[in-house]
Amino acid sequence: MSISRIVIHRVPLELRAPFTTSFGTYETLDRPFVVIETGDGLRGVGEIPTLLDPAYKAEVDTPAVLTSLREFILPSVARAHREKGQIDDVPALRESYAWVKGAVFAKSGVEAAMWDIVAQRAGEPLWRLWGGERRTFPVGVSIGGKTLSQVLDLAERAVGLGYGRLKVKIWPGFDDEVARAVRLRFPDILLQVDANSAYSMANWRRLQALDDLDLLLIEQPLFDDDIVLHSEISRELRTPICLDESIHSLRDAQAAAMLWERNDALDRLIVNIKPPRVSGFAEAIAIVRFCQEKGIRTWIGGMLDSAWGKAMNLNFNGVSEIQLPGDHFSPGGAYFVEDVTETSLVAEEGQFALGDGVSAGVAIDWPRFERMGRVVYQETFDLHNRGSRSA
Ligand code: OSB
Ligand code: MG
Repeated sequence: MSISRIVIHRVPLELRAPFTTSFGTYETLDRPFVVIETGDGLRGVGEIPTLLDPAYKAEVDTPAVLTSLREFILPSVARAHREKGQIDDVPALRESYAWVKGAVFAKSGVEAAMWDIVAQRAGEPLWRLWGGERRTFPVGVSIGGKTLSQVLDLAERAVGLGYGRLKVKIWPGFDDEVARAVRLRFPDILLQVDANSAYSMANWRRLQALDDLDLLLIEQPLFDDDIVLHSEISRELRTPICLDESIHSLRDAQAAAMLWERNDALDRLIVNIKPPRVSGFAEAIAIVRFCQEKGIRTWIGGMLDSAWGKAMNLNFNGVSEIQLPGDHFSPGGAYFVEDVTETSLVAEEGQFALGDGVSAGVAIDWPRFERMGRVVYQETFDLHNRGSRSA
């Protein structure tokens, strides 16, 4: 398969409600979308769910991602394409930029666009390409409220819409009271909390107060780049620890497994799989398989993705190795004032059902997509397979 062009669109997205985490509040987002165009007229799309800044973790901000794509990743794809005459599958694509250290978010967008093309060519839904066997599964919501009353309000709305699993954002001083209030209001709900690395070795013991709330997990309480100290404190927490920020690869998941195994605590290790945070779906598949073999539970996290990114993640959630409900929906209805797909995603009674639609199962609304965003870069691949760069 020949690639004729790779285009980066930059699309502003406006949240319907502000989303607050321990590291800040977001009202708008500014998203790169990678579009791969092929010689035979297909277009594959990959969203890169960046945030405006690197407060969640390194290299997930829009400027860093655009730099990695423009300077290193897309030129590498063009070079490999020129040398081989084509890049026709995900392994060849990944190999072309494997030399680039880090840049997991940037890489994931190119890979997602390629998966879209592979699925269109096969005429299959992504979940089938990925070996998915579960057509219907429960989904959850992530609540990013700034005050206790906002959190309770959003929880009320989410439960009213039928969701059976809630995740609440916490930080020091906004933890025990909030989690306890939600647990009291919804005694039977699946409840988990996410600290986004807001605690240190000096104050993590505050979290022991949450051990009697029957929480499913506490997500990334310590530093964004840490696995070791998390394994250390897991010995003194009854609630499982879930790693998010610090898992970028199968190797990271294996390292975590080794550490928890030494504590005889594998049943208290959970891994949040965000496909973009592990450089794409190929690595995500390897991680969920490994975790399944080890008895480590996994679930699919989100980054306030557009309906396109969410649809891809939902397809991935069809893989049977994934046990727990993911962050796929907003507690109050749609995430964004305007989104990029023709139809919106719906979960009836907190369950999502995968259909037989090709690729992600939803279609990009191209006129709207092009109106909402703008092209910021393109890498052209000429017919003689000589790559060239242009702004
Ligand atoms: O840590 O899971 C996180 C959003 C932005 C950055 C980090 C996180 C989140 C979420 C949102 O919790 C999950 C979603 O997309 O619904
Ligand atoms: Mg998280």
